[in-house]
Amino acid sequence: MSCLTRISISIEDDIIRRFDTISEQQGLPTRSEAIKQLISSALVQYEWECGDIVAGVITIIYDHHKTPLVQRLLETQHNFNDIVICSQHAHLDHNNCMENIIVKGEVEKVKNFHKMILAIKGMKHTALSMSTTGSNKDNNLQTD
Ligand code: NI
Repeated sequence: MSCLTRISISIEDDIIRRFDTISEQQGLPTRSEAIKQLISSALVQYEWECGDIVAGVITIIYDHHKTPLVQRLLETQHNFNDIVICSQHAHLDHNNCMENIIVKGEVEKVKNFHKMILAIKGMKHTALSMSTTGSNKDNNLQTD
């Protein structure tokens, strides 16, 4: 774990009051923790724009009766097997399946994989959760 650095910032009263209210509603214990979360998110966003290696989860909801969709989903994952670490499948109800695909790899390849998933027709919902290993050479982001 890296050393802590104390910072001081100036910000308008109404903005910090709104920020504190939202942070409290989200269960963040302190203003410092809330600001740390924002900075961490910004660093992850930067890695996804300019970094080398990223990690994330792609969540998909689909009707498993649509067999062309299921076949394309499987083929796409096999085509990117060097970045797909694993996938988790849940049968939500009689029709709907949820799949969480955990990915890690070069940012452009992960983005390309995500585009290929988005291009599959018939998905009910897809979402990308961007994350990081914190190991890119140009940052020291540490999570504990
Ligand atoms: Ni299923």
